[in-house]
Amino acid sequence: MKKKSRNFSVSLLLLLSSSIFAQSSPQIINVENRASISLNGLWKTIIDPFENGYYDYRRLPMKNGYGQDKDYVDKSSLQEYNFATDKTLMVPGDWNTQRAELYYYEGTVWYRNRFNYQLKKDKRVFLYFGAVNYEAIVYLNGKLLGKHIGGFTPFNFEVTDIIKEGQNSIVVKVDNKRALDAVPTLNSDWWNYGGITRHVSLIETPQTFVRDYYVQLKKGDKNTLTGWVQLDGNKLVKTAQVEIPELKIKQKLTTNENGFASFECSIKPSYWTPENPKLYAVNITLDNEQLSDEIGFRTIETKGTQILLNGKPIFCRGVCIHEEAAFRNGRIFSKEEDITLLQWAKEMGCNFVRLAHYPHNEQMIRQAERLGLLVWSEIPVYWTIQWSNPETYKNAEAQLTDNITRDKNRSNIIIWSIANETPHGDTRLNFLTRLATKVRELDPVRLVGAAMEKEEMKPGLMTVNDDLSKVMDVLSFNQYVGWYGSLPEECDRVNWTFSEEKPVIVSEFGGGALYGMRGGKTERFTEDYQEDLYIRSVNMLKRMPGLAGTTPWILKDFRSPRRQLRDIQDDFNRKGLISDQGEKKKAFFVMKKWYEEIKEKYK
Ligand code: GCB
Repeated sequence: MKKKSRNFSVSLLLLLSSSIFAQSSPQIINVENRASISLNGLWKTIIDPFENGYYDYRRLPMKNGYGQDKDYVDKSSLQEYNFATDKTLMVPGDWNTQRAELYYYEGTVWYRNRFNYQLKKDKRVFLYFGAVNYEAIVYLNGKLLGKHIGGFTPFNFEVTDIIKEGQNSIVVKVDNKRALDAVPTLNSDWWNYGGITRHVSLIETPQTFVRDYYVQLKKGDKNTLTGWVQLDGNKLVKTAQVEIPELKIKQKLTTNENGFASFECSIKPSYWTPENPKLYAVNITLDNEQLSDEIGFRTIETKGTQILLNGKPIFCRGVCIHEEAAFRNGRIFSKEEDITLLQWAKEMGCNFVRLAHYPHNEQMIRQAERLGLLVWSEIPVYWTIQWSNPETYKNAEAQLTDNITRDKNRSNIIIWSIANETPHGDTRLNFLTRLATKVRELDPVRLVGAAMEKEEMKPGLMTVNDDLSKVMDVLSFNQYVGWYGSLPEECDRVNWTFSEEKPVIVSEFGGGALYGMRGGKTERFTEDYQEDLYIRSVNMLKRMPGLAGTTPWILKDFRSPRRQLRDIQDDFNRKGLISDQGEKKKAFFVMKKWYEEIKEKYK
């Protein structure tokens, strides 16, 4: 008996080994404006630290795992799981903040949702996930759909032939175990929230449909619109139309045998700027489908040390943000929670946000676009990942590609960032140079950046001495003068010099303070220390050559298991300008005042 099951398991193992695991189908963009059915809500769950629902006692994948979602009805048979009698978790949502026993949990949780569906003639159906952290293995009606890796990007599987009339069952094995070869890797300064953290839906499309499109101004050309559409289906040669009614633009296209067509035409829009975040309705029509989006038009370039938006120099008055909700401290899952953070940034005088350290949810970018906030978008290539591991590279490139695919029509994104504080070395430089090339291939319009690190040339003189800076469009780096390794007064003595003639963005600076804690200016974690550090940092930044933007670390206190000082940190990185409960610290007003001055200067 055991022998038989073992042979079977071996062949199944081969079938399931990662190289031949079914991949998700190409990403469908602009999901919120398509016909879809939400699968959000309470899902049944099983906590499975030993992956009992997946592996047998020889640690080989099983045929009858939890993915089969069997009802426990035959009481004479042995079944050691039952979704029906187990607990629920809310989707979307992280599990850590929903149940006390999951607060620090890293491992597998099985999710199950049974739903009713009515088959529709001539429709294709896709199962879409906004994001699952970190690895998802997905089943529909007991059939394995495939696996997805990466906790912050969307994926979808076609289920047209598997979904049935009446009741259906989705099971997802979600695993957020950290791993050395993963992106991010074992070490990071944020909470490893597990779960189906973004929304889940069924997308219904015609047999042939517009899967993807691009509509943006041509690089450096304010009066030329370029774009393309990509169809998916069995009749790929079709007539499509791209229309911007307000600008009286109507482009009729004929797609080729690959379902692709591109266009270029002249345009005289009112340009998207932080002060006038104008968006236009863009309609893409195919015989029996109309898809709408809202798109803004702007150019973004650099010239020497300047960043030019629509040809005019701007200063990026920014702040860093983690995708963590105000007041309740979990992964954000609603538009309202996105808006709370973005409004705080606006209140501080920002026109720019650095969405650290991974792709945030799509609404975060869309809401920022409506509010007039420029965006630095990032992937979690953070600290020391496995630079020479080809699988790690593939993983990073896939996350980058999915992020750009999803957000390439958002006018407010001006920088794709490919890394944060990575150590110098040849393998790392090759890895990141390849990623930068990939960005430019996918999106020739926007700027490429990375949060690099500072170096001391000699006492009192700092610089960035990183070969990666030659590959980047902006000279962006993190610096904690006055916090790590010194007291705030060091800011008064430090000057900066750069060999590269590129716009400088200080992508992080700051220090920690517990809201309401007061004391001397050299007493760590008091608001007084943090305020003094910000005053001195701003003065130092004013002396920095080529400075074109700053994003202090960070808008709001956020959860991090690295921050263990009891009664002060309590699992929070306290570098927020605002506390986790929404209280503004004194340093917030230092930034607000400085940003008001800069705003006047750049009018
Ligand atoms: C950094 C990292 C950021 C950390 C921050 C800190 O340089 O980029 O992820 O949270 O410093 O607080 O130390």
